[in-house]
This record gives sequence, C-alpha cells and structure tokens, in this order.
Amino acid sequence: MTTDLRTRALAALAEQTIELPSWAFGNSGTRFKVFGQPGVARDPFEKIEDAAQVHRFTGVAPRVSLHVPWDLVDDFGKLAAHAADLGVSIGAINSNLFQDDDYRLGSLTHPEKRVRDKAIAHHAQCVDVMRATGSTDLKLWLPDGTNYAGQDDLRARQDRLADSLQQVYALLDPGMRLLLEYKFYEPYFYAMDIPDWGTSLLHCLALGEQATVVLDTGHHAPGTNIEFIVMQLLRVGRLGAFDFNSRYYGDDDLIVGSADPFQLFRIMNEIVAADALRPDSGVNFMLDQCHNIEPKIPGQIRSVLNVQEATAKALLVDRDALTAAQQSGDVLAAHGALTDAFSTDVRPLLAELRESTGLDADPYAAYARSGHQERIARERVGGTQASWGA
Ligand code: LRH
Ligand code: MN
Repeated sequence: MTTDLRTRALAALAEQTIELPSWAFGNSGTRFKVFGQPGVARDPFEKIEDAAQVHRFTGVAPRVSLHVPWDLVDDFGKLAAHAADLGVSIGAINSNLFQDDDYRLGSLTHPEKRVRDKAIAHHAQCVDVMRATGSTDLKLWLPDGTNYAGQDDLRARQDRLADSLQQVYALLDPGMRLLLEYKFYEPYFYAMDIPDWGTSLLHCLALGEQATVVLDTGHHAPGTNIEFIVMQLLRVGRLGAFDFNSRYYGDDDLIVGSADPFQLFRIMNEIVAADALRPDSGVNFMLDQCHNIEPKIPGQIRSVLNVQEATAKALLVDRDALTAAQQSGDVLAAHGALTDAFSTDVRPLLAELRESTGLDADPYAAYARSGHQERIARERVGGTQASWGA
C-alpha cells in the first residue's frame, strides 16, 4: 500500500457518510415473533437520540431516514430541531404502502382510481414532511404485486403504475428526488410490480432527472451479481441510493457485511472505481436493517464500521496494477489486485482516521464503555416501545 494510496484513502473516508434508518431503533422481528428489548426507543425523538449516539461514536452517520406513518409526530419542525440539537439531520422520507387494507390488491397499481389516489395522496403527505424537515429524498418502495398467474393484467398494472408515479413525481419541489426501490419477491409471491433494477430504471427514465433507483442489497434473487447492477446504474447516472443490509436466504435485513463481506467489498469497489464515493456523487449510502435479537445501537455501530471497512479496502485497490493486468489479460493478477486489498486489515487505518478527528479508535468498545446502553435500559421504563409496523 503506497503512502499516496493511503493518504487518498484517508481523505475519501473522512468525507463518507452513512444514513441510518429510524426503524432500526424500534423492535422488529418476523411473522413468528417481534422481540422486545430493554431501553428500546418509544417514539421518533428517542429513535433520533439513539441514531445520534451512533454518529457520536463513529462520526460518519449524520442523517436519519424516517418512515411515514411509523415516525409521525405533531410537529416535524420540532423533530428536525431536536435532531439538529443532537448533531444529526433528517434524511430520506420513506412512504408506506404496505400496511393498509385498501392496498391488498395494489396501491399505485390498484385497478380502482380511488385507491390509487389514496396512495398518491400519501406521498403528498410525505412531501409535506420533507418540507418541514429539510429532507430532499422521497423514498418509495413499491410493495405491490400479485400471488397467482392471471390474477391481474401485468401490463395494465404497469400502465397504471406509470401514471401514478407521474403524479407522485409532480409533487416534488425542485431539488427533491424520488428514490424508487425494487424487490424481487414479498409481500407478493407471483409477480412484484417493480421486481428488479430494470423495471425501476425504466420508470425512472420515463419520469425525469429527479427520479433514481434504490438498490436494497437484500432484494435480489440468490446468486445475483449485485455489483454489476451497481456499475450499470452508475454508468447511466441513476443510482440514487443503497439500502444496505445482508442476507443468507430472503430479505433478512441482517447487519450489512455480516453474511458476505466480500460481496460488500465488490460493491464498494464499483463505487470507488466510478468515483461515486464523493459526497456530491448523488448516491445516498443508507442502512435498511432490523436488529431482531441484538441490541440496536451497538448493531448500528457495527454496521457502520462494516461499511467503512469495506470502503477502506476498496480504496486500497491498486488501480494502476489492476488496469494493467486487465488490459494484458493477466486474469490472476487482476483478481489478485482485488483480493490483496480485500485481505488488508484496514482497522489501523480507520483507527488513525478516528483519532485524527478526536474519536475513539474503536467506536464499538467506546460505546460499550459509555454506559449509555445501561442508562437507557434504566430510564426508558413505561410507555410503549416503538415497533416495526406500529
Ligand atoms: C422493504 C424495505 C423498504 C422499507 C422497508 C422498511 O423490504 O426494504 O426499504 O420501506 O424495508
Ligand atoms: Mn429497503
């Protein structure tokens, strides 16, 4: 690792930011059980306090994305001010089209105009929240789909979707973005209406420049080469955001990098290769996870560290050697350029970065020593713990 590469890596890592999901600080689980844990946040204000702890110890998590209606409050200006007092800001606003009986057969794709209008109006509410909090990203995951072949006309649903998305897009102020998230299955099991990156991209291209694709790392068929999709979306300038997590089987929403750290590295390698790590690259690096059994704040700290480590390794790829090997057809040397970087222990480099900004070299251990986890377990008694879906 040359000194120059090291210096450039430190400079890039110093600018990296990772956005945290408010819902990671509430209880979550599966259809079998949602577990409670001591000290879990009971409202959006406490969720933001927890997110601010992650930023306090890592220094790279200055934004919190909200989910509507899970994070509804009477005064979003007050919530944004609360965040600012804690040194963080409100990031993307997530709409929710997956918890209303009216949406059983679809929301923006529903055969009935009444239902589509209701789903569009929900996004007008989300845009109002964006105006009140200073958020510029409207994140729309479309949960719509069908369970049986023939249940509905696949093409007619796409046409209705395109029209509904046009109306949502028209709600945006200049400077705002629509982030359109795809998912290949669940909650429907025959056809999702935005099942893959191609379908999301087609709709984004039809909408306009303010529409970009969200790539959730848990939303692909097993064996999908996700970094190829990253490369292609960057190539056409339509990668708007990541929802980082990891999975073994389905949309498991586990800690990013925990299941397949080499995949996360390969993804960040495409980001670095395209110079898309820059804060002004237009790519919002977000986490979308649930800590079903592990403590939430330490889980988010571990997740942020995993993204930082994968990023640092990608920044240490000797790109001159890589390019030379690729162009000379030296297969193993080219692959080796990546695996050498991936095998590099970047923790000393990240420790140096943190200490250079007055942070503890090991945020995870520093948080454990802070006693904050015990304090919230002691203090947060009574009330109802926030929970996925509640
Ligand atoms: C859907 C999803 C989406 C969010 C939800 C919390 O699976 O990835 O990004 O709305 O999780
Ligand atoms: Mn997601």
